[in-house]
Amino acid sequence: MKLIVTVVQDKDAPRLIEDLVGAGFRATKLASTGGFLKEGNTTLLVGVQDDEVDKVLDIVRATCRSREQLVTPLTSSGGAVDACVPYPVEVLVGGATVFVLDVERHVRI
Ligand code: 2BA
Repeated sequence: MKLIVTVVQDKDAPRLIEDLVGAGFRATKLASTGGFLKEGNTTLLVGVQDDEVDKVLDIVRATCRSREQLVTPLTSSGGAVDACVPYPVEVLVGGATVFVLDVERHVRI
């Protein structure tokens, strides 16, 4: 068995959950925050049989998309003002960051 941990953008989460559950998978949604942007995102836990991993990845690929986001870097304190003016920069936030982990034991009580 595998545990698929998927970090996605909040905008894509409702449809992804709907499509996963619609395809017969079980999913747990966690509210999470990206370490870099410090903005909310969604982490899904999906426990599946080994041969179902690719099907889940196909659903994630079909549902989640990359988006460009403007980020304003924090200024450093103490430097010359003109060297520290924070210009927004664009980062490409991925459609999904996926980790596939081996599950040692799965018990439903
Ligand atoms: P954040 O950490 O908020 O990162 C959002 C986006 O900012 C990233 O998109 C990437 O394009 C950019 N970024 C992140 N760290 C950066 C850095 N040190 N320098 C420059 N740009 C940086 P994604 O790579 O698609 O990641 C989307 C979200 O997935 C992340 O949100 C984080 O919550 C999660 N994530 C990504 N990689 C991860 C990892 N190795 N471990 C745990 N969570 C991860």
